[in-house]
Amino acid sequence: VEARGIEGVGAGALGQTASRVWVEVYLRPLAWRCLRYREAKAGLLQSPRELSPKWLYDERGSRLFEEITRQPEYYPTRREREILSARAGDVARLTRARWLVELGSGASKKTRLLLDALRDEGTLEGFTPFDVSEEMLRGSSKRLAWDYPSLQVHGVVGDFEQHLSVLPRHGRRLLALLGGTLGNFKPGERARFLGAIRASMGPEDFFLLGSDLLKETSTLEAAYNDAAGVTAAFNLNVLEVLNRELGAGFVPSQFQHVARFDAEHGWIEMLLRAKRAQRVRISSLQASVSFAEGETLRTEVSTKFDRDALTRELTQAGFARLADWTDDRGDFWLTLWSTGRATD
Ligand code: SAH
Ligand code: AVI
Repeated sequence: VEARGIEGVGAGALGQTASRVWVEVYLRPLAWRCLRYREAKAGLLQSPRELSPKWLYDERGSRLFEEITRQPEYYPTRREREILSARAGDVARLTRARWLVELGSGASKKTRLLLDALRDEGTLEGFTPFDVSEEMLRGSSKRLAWDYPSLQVHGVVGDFEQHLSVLPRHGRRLLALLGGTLGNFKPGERARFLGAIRASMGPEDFFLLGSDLLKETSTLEAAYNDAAGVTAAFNLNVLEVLNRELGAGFVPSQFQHVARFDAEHGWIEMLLRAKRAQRVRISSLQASVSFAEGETLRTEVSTKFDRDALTRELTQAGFARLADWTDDRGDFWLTLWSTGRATD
């Protein structure tokens, strides 16, 4: 693991923020790169072809996701912000957390509502953003330390599936997984992920989960096919990541963005569909991948939940629900969980 402060921060007030920001990076070692290569190789060569959604979040992909959240069709961010604006105070009162840990933190914008509420409650000491996207995490850590003058920021650059166990333990914590990110896991992976979150928690910790709910197909499909084409650019950017990181020869203009609701699984699936038959060389995998015309590569699923079914999943993973809130339209669901073990 590489651990260092935020570099490039000058003297004066910014120098003072530097002493409160610490970022640990778990994604540099060779073992991580090998694992990522193996995963990509298996996914690209299997049928149907599929990649882990983490390939979407290089620096450009992370910025494009932020742009998606501002599109009129993409409702989840606005609905979750609406709930947090009304309910962050309740979360702070119920948890009295000293440390907020955000899993898949991205730009950590809505997070500020939680930080404000915990600060007003008088319990907040620090924040841990945890994300696979290093550039985004470093930028948001710096901004938060600047805007919250007494906040300790201890960031962790890591992978949900590998590095939950290294999350710092600083007193009573609130772990937050916002934005509907749980929906990007398929059922088996989701159960493992929830189990790992639960296992990483002490008896005094809490878990705050933001989940997107099932609704009309037209609303769901519009959210992943915005008119400005930002989601399409986000999806196609994966090919640039593969070209750069794996020495692949994808030509993005030869693929089309597809996002459609799969009612059987209750998820939106995001695909790249080959416009014509083609063979793509992937140098670092010493392999070539052939696509027939119309053949797809799945880049993400985004599950839309039924409240009762999701409650059963969380209960099976060992969580006990303390509170839940929805927005005015009932589109999005924020739930607060404990480990079910007695605290004080
Ligand atoms: N929580 C934010 C961002 C959601 S986007 C919001 O609500 O707006 C999903 C985030 O999860 C991205 O920042 C992405 O980089 C991160 N992510 C995706 N896969 C990950 C993985 N396997 N491990 C860690 N972070 C991951
Ligand atoms: C991060 N995640 C919850 C987003 C979603 O809606 O599943 C990612 C995304 N993909 C396309 N648009 C947004």
